Amino acid sequence: MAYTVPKLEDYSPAALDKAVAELLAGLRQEAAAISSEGESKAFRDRWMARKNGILTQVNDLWLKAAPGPAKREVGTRVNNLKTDVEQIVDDAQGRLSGSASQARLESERIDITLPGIHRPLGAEHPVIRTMNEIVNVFRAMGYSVAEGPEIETDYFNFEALNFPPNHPARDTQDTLFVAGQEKKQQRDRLLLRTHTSPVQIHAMEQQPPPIRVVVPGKVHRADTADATHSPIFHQVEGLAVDTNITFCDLKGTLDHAMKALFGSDVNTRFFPSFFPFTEPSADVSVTCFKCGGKGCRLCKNSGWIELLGCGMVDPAVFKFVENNGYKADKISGFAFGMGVERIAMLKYGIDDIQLFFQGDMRFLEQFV
Ligand code: 2U9
Repeated sequence: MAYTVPKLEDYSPAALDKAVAELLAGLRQEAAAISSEGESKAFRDRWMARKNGILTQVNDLWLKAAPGPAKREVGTRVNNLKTDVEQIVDDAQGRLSGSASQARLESERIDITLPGIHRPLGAEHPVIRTMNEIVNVFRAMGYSVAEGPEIETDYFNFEALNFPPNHPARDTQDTLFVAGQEKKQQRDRLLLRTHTSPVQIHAMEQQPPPIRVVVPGKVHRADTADATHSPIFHQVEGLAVDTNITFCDLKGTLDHAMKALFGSDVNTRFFPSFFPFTEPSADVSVTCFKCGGKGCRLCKNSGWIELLGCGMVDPAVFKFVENNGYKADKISGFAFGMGVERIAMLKYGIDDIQLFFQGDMRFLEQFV
């Protein structure tokens, strides 16, 4: 039977003691039976709710109803009762949440002796690593770094670099064009950049001379993939424009860069070449870093390895940016460009460019 608060007829100390003892006995019985959060809340409300909780009923039925002379005695007991009830209700709730957290701990038990999940360390891709190494050599010489979009207009990829419309030099670039551009003027038609050179045009449009900038990035050409060709590859190009820049500055800069990249014992050789954006132009070779120049399979017994192209910026290129201070009679400059994959292949002794793009962990793990 659930406990109910009786009306008191007898206010003698003995009768009050009995009533209090019965109430506490009822309370303890109910407290012991609680087995869930819901029951625990209902139990607290039943005994302690301000509105019609058992303590409130005790107040009304015992204290308020007590005759004057008994009020003091009843008051003391009712006060003590409040403290006791609160204590017992709190204890009951504590016991319940204690066993709930015990159950949760039990369900979350883990075996810390099991082996952990193996997360192997990542590493820079050898192409990106090589690209950063090249860029850092030029940064150390005071060059800033610029990047630009891979989708370009005909104007920035060709025209402003002195490849006039229909010029045969365009054919050497195996360009991938964006479809559906026929309605536009040729100079506005979109294509995938075939070199990072458009970035140098953007840089000169933004910054008057002097300028020293290196440009790393991805380029696209309609090449069939084989051991030395890939339709996507990376370049690092550079440009220096100032008053009195000479071919001598170009040679000194690139000689230093090659020594920084391949070791201070390599020598460089400049060989006449042609590029539409430079005049004069040169191909640069370094002494074979495998055989030291004696001749081996890597350098095809020549003792030299061709690594990059360069030249003095053609005045026709400056014409396109002369409004920003690039007056060909006042300034001069040199430019250079290199293929990152080719340099990485030579540096690490890799004979197939496709290995860079296949994502084979057995290959990539060797660079961790
Ligand atoms: C501007 C003016 C001149 C960039 C240059 C080369 C020479 C060059 C090739 C190397 C191997 C491309 O990846 S590759 O096939 N590049 O030989 N690039 S001079 O000359 C510029 C660029 C921008 C405004």
